[in-house]
Amino acid sequence: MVYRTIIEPFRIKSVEPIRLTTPEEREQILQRAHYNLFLVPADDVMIDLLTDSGTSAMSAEQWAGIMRGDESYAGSRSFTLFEQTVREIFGFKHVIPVHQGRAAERILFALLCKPGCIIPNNTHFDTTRANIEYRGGQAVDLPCAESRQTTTPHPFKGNMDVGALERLIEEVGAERIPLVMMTVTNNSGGGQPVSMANIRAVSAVCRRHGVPFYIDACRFAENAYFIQRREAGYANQSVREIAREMFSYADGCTMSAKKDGLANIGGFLCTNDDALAQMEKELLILTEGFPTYGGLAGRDLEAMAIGLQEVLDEHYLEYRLASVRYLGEHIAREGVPIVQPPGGHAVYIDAGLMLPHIPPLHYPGQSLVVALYREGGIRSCEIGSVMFARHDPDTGAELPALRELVRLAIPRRVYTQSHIDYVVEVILEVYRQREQLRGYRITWQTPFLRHFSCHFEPLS
Ligand code: PM9
Repeated sequence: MVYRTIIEPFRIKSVEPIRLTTPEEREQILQRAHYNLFLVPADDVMIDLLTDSGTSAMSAEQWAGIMRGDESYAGSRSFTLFEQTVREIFGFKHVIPVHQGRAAERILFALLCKPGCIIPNNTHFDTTRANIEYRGGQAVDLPCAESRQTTTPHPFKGNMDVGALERLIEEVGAERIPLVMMTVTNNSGGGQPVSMANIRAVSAVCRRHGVPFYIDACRFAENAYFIQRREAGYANQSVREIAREMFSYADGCTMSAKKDGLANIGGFLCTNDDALAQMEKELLILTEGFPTYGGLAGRDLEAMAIGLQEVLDEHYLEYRLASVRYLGEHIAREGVPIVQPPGGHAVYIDAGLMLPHIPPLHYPGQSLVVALYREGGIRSCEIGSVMFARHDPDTGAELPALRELVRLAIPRRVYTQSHIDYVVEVILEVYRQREQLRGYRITWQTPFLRHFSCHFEPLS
């Protein structure tokens, strides 16, 4: 007998209480936080879907590893375990530990990104884009055409538009492109996977033009599992083998182990280039730490090494993708417009489609984020014009993002099915009230990554 229910493949040994709040309390909390959910204390959140980053529940084995961590300044045993694990899974020659993904980006771009350079990606995440722009480079998104149709399913909507990449290289010249990146899964594009065929094709273009090819590997295991399930020729390969093949086409990677490392902190930067690795280690020592700990404790390296093995467990991945799909399917069947199909780590609601009466620069995504919190204490994340609006270089006018999405990111191994059922109920209630939702205005902001700290005011 094959059962339909895909169970959580773990038992819960340690629990954290959730403080239940009333809508009236939440209204006051929202006002104190200037309607920015990043400014709401976590104790005031009932279900926290702000991010899947650093929010995983660690396993008993990871906690045991925390106790085993070797805190030696140089040559720590925990680093050796970590380095061997990353080499075995990812296949790169040099493994440089950093405290999180954006530290890897900062080191990589400090060395490769010069003013005027162009760095293409299927879709840059906010920290990647900001680190490139901070160095005077231009971050260019080249998502495939299928990704523009939010509600139309496609198995690999995270793909890069290979033709557009070739045209860009021809137009600006390979010498202006220090590297091409590929984000797996494509977070800003809806958590959608990239196919092996697309990785191979982008790699071939890069090799032909002598441009290094890097993978932003944050959610590599979820991407590899999608390849196994959806791409012809991979059904009988293990996720580990698929991951190894994905990285075999690249010259290096950046990784935030706060996602598919199942760790609460940590990351790494990899390369096959000896000279570059030497320069990266010099920068690492300057700001992160000695190359055998890179801004982390030995115990964090242990937790990452164990997490990177656990994330490749295919029972875990089956449960993980099923729980995200469960949320997506239950709201979509009632009419809520979501990026179809649901992604690997999150469900993305298209707030632009759901709230057509709120113009993009009145931030429909922010309006939905606030409404979900007010209604049910659920914290989600706007991935639209608050996060990605651009400014017209001539007039300074704000230009809206391509899409107004709200991400419900599911922390790994944290919430049960009844939590998700509650989330479904709250979303459907807000959906019923959608015509009453109003837009927002930004009253204070910073020049980079404004969404983390800006203040809002509701429009009447
Ligand atoms: N991603 C996320 O929630 C955390 C920061 S924004 C709340 O999705 C990619 C594809 C990411 C990412 C972080 C980073 C940076 C790089 N690439 O947060 O610095 O999704 O470890 O990683 C977040 P760090």
